[in-house]
Amino acid sequence: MKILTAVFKGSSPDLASCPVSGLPEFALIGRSNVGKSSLINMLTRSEGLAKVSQIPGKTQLINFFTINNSWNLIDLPGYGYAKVGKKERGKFSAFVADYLKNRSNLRGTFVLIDSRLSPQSLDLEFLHWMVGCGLPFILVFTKTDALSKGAAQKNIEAFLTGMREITEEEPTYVRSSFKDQQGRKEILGLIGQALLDNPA
Ligand SMILES: Nc1nc2c(ncn2[C@@H]2O[C@H](COP(=O)(O)OP(=O)(O)OP(=O)(O)O)[C@@H](O)[C@H]2O)c(=O)[nH]1
Ligand SMILES: [Mg+2]
Repeated sequence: MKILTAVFKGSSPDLASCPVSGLPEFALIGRSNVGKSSLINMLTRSEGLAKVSQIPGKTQLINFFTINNSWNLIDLPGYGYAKVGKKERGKFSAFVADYLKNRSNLRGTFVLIDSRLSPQSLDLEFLHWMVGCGLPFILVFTKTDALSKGAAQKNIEAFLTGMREITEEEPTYVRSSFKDQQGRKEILGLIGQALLDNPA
């Protein structure tokens, strides 16, 4: 799929304030700092469209980007951001959970996993919740440029082994790196296919 236009449409603090949109939506979620905002910039080839930061917790709102005037890409706040208080952390995940469960035009969710790390219980717990809610997802293993191919593969396989405790279905997954545009074609292909399978 060719990206002709990518426009930031605004941010919402919760599902109730999300703009009503007839466009199909695809969301990115994952731990703080995993590379969600960077992936949006990589997919759209527009540096600076989504705000990137080395400090976890940069994205705090539900951010809307409209692509080719025909579908939305959503940058969600990361989970597991340790610096916010416990109460705040709870509230934060509640509005993301509400969005994922109840956004009627949401067609797909990409769950980003840091390929540099061994399986993290926070990620597996989040995916356990997704499976429990019956929400479909695609895994994206990010930052593959930051380690050897073999080391990334080892972490990916260990993660997939962890996933087998959660679901019998083998998840679809993609490797990504914003440094060499890895995963761009596959992710846009998956979105393109989802749009074809189930047009708006
Ligand atoms: N080496 C490498 N670094 C990456 C990659 N993607 C993101 N990063 C770096 O990881 C850090 C976090 O990236 P963000 O895109 O802001 O992460 P995020 O998931 O949006 O983070 P929050 O908004 O805090 O939840 C930044 O320093 C990025 O430059 C990648 O593919 N490779
Ligand atoms: Mg972000």
